[in-house]
Amino acid sequence: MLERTFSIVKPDAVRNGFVSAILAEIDKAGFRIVAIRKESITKREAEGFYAVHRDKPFFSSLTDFMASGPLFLMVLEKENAIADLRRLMGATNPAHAEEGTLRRKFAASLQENAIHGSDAKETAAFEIGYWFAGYELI
Ligand code: FUP
Repeated sequence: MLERTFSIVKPDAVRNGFVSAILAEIDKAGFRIVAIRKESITKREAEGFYAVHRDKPFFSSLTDFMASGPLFLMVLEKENAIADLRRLMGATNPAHAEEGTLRRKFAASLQENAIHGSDAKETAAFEIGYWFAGYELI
């Protein structure tokens, strides 16, 4: 059954010129791009998106980083989209990410790690609804 996940090409990857390389890998892995939007988000918007992390010590610097420049918000679709995108992304810390993964190839650090992908069905539903309206998701 087709599944949807939410992804972000983060500001570091945009600044470093990796957008088309990352989109090519996502395409090659069989995802359909349901929706995509380039945006410069505010710190407040980043805080709402990462609300689950609000008590973590890295919350302030993470939300500063996410608001530091343009990024690409995306909804991606395929069978097992959530798990398959997480596998394609690799570990959160690029130093631990497996060979061939997007974070291994394109991420600079634990915080500036190139790409976001939802980690479960419930988070995918929240994250898609946070950034996109129903009419954009046809
Ligand atoms: P992930 O699901 O792989 O994106 O990782 P988490 O949800 O655990 O963390 C969300 C984001 O917070 C990561 F992408 C990077 C950032 N982060 C830090 O900056 N420092 C940390 O110690 C952990 C995560």
